[in-house]
Amino acid sequence: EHTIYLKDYAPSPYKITAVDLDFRILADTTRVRALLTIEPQAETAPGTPLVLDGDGLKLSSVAIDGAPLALVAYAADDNGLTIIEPPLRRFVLETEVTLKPEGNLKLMGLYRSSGTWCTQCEPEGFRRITYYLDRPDNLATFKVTMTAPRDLAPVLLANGNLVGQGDAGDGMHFAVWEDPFPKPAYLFALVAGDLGSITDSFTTASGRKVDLAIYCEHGKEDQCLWAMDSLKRSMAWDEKRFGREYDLDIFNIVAVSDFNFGAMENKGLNIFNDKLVFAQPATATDADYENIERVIAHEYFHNWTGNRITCRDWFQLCLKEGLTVYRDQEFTSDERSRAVKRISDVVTLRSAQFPEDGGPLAHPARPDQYREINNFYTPTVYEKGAEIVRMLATLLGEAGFRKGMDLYFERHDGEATTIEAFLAVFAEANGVDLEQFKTWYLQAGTPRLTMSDSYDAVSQTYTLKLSQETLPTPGQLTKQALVLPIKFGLIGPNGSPMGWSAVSGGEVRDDMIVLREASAEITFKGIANKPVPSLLREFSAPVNLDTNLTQDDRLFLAQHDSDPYGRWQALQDVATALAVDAATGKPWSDAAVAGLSRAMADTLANKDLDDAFKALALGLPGEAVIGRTIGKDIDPARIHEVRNALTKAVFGPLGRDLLIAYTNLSSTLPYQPDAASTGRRALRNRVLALLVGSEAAGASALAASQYAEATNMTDRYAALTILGSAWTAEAPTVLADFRTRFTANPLVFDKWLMVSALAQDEGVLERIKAILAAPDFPKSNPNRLRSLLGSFVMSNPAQFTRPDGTAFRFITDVVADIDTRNPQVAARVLTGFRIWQMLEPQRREAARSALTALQAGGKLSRNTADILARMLA
Ligand code: DPP
Ligand code: ZN
Repeated sequence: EHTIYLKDYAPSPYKITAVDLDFRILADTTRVRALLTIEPQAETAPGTPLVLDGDGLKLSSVAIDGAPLALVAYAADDNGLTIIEPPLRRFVLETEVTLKPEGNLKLMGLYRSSGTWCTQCEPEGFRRITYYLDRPDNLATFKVTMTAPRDLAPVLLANGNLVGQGDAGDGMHFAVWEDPFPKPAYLFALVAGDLGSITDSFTTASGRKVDLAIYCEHGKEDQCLWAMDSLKRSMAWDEKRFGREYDLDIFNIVAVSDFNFGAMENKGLNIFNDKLVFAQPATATDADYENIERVIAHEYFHNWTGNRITCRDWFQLCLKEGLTVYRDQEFTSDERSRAVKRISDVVTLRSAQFPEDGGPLAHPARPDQYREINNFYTPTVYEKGAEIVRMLATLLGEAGFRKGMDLYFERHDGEATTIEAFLAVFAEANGVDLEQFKTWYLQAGTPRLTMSDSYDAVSQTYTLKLSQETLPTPGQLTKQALVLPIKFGLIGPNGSPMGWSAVSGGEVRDDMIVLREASAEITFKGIANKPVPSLLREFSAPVNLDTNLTQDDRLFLAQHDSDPYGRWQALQDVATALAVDAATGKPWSDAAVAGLSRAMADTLANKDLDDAFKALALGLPGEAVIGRTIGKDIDPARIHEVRNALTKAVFGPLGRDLLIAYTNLSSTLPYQPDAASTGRRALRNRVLALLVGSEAAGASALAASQYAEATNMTDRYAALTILGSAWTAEAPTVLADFRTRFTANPLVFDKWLMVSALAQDEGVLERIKAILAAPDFPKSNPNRLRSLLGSFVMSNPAQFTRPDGTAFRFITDVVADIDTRNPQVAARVLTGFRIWQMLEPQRREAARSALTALQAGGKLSRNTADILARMLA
């Protein structure tokens, strides 16, 4: 397969400066006429061919400046159109192609979702609409004329401003849209359909009124109100926090039901997976509300970080994604609880990105090669990308970071740029050198940070020995030392912070150690008693931390750390150590179990902690975290048993406290999605899960009655998940009820699919097979497939990795089938195998044999073949 390398980047010899598109949309075909204004670059030699990208287009005519081209003057095939000897001056290329959106199941380019015509062009979908320089460094202005049957498509939308509309005869009508901001083709969008909408407006800081609208299937308008509210808050926040105003007079969002991604930031016309728009208390959970708020914000923030300033090439994807995730994380932190958001993001990073970074699919946040760019919309590019920006902000401080961002917007507005340019503005604005910092973008793998400490009472000195190491990853055998910002504090025996009179041996700024070397020994003077160190406060660097702290030290931190993340992490560390011992055949220490149990009871009773924090603190580390801590030869079924046993041992003794808390946390108030009410429900549902998990008497009946009596989806779905994943006696009835109660709602059907896939009993695989084999299962819809299969491979490790390999083979068979329709979804499901080399030998062999058989079967898409090849390399 053809590999594309960053080092081969070269500007195109031609540029397209203006695009005039004419879409004639009919029920079964769409005709696209494109007028592209093209210029050679100053240095382009005469006779240099113009090579335009195309993917599966049916060409009917091609002309230059109005004159049809002779057959010998161009060559068209399935991958594009070459004009052999274009004029060496500005000219207009005119092409006409015919598309069949109905049969476009890849959902890239122009396709139909429940009757609505819509587009997805990032990263390389525009070439499925017309021949083009489909690369992000070609910026052009777009004018779009759309003509469509009025009955099928009363709504006609594209990027920018509506500049004309009217009747076109024969039941057809038209609309003309113009986007004044030059943009790359991946931000192009068009929607035509019979849609309802809600409208609102936002007045920017400088007093411009922006018309806002969210379009959706008729009858679902009232489910868009939360998304609209989130949009307005996002617009206000970006002005306040980053000084960024919206720039067009219109901002439209459209919700569609078939969508490969979560959402897409097309200029002025965001297109969303409907699950990230629709919310009402009866059908959406608190997590859904928060996700909608986050993704609405994310796509909106792209208007500056992504659209106004875009990427030079796709290797720079994290330039817009890492930065925009950082921005949406900050938004959520400001709107809700910063500490809770940080902990949740750490959980996500560890469960999604760390396994990628430690397995066969590891790649740098800025990769230097790819075969299929769609496979790089990964947790590494997004979540690790955001961590890198966060470290930059930590190192530079809030004001220094803002200075850099201001300079970035000032200097690069209207450009397609690089990570180097991004780092350069921060270096310049702050007078610092970021050369070593850049390694974070270039180097794959999660560093291991090791700390051991010692105290000398005679000289009253305290020493921290720190060292970092990053293991080899595919294609990167040697690793450099990284810049690690390590926020920290020393805590004295009475639980209060300790200062020092002098420090030597490393770079220490107030509450932060900056480790730049492979190792350092930092000595603090004037320390009257042995402190307990709290390291990596706020998880200030995305590393695995190993320390010589005892379980007692960790329990001490869980009680006294002033950093909420630190307290949460300390509890996680105690529990992880216990689980790892038990899973690797060492009996756990009863004293430590009792200590953890008491710490959990204290946390639950603590009046100074908020509910959302408690809900997180009372959660034991996930099976994947325990597995990764063990690191090799893991047996996920054993880990599953151990984690259940630990839940019983720790929370069994707290049954009474939990039951009282459960009752006290009940509320009869109507549902509100705000942070406080969300926290309350989260804690109550955590408590319920612990009661069921520790097999407290009557607990599953309590969950069943919560299910039956719930007045909102959060409580109903929590009870369903608790019963369904434990597969208690009540589970089949409750799942059947859920299925019939919400038959008409596909997004709730997804929840049923997820719970069905998470069941921990042996029967789960057969049930999944039956669900998928049902004749009416929507096998082309990404949300349905991901809910059932994505949840199974990512979140049910014990059953997915059955030692007999039946689940592995089931998944590879299904991937081969999905791949014939939607390669992106197929490749994504296949990434569930990324942990296979960490498994114990029997499971590992079973996984290898399933993967090898899939490869031997041949005929895979480039997406799936690429994942498979890397997985087996
Ligand atoms: N660019 C999109 C996003 O992350 C992904 N298609 O927002
Ligand atoms: Zn994004």
